[in-house]
Amino acid sequence: MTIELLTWNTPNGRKISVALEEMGLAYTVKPVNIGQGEQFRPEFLAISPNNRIPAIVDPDGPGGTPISVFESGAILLYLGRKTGKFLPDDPRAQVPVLEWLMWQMGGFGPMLGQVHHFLQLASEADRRYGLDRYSKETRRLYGVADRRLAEVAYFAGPEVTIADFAILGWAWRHERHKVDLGEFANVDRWYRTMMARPATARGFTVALS
Ligand SMILES: N[C@@H](CCC(=O)N[C@@H](CS)C(=O)NCC(=O)O)C(=O)O
Repeated sequence: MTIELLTWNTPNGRKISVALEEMGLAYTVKPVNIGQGEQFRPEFLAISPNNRIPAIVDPDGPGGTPISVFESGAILLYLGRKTGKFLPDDPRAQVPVLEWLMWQMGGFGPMLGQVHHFLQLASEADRRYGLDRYSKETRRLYGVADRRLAEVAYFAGPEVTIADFAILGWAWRHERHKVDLGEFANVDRWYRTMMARPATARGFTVALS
């Protein structure tokens, strides 16, 4: 049965379209225009109480009954468990997936998003402190990623996992947060490898808005 993806064309939204494409799951897109305030509509809040995209509704949830899931990290874990793809069962192999997924959810996203925010401010005085702080943190995080990818092909080891989909959603916006991937050679190699995957490419081109 077809999963409904409630989303918009943003880094967090793209994580899930990439995962759905990579997992070969059937889905339909229901755009939630966050610029027009549609994330505050009661019917969306019933599924996603934090008024943020993405969210999914799976009519074929556990026990064969429907389930909704919000928070992109929770959605990726749900889909990985549902399909048995991109999320190893073995506890030792699963630990790095969880580590790098949580690293993205707690840092490589929230911090980068602050750069996007402060860049929009018209007043130089208003944006200076925040832009400086979050740009430095963003570069630090890219450095962490680069050192990791000097050791392994993908964030959790030799195989692509849901952690890569999560991180890729934000790396996709590197130009917007003013990061030159040429300065992070290992991230650059990983980024190009991921983007060359046909299913990932579909996840970034499917219309979400
Ligand atoms: N931790 C959430 C963050 C989701 C999030 O920030 N979504 C943004 C778009 S990328 C949003 O819906 N913003 C609407 C708003 O701020 O009202 C997740 O990963 O799902």
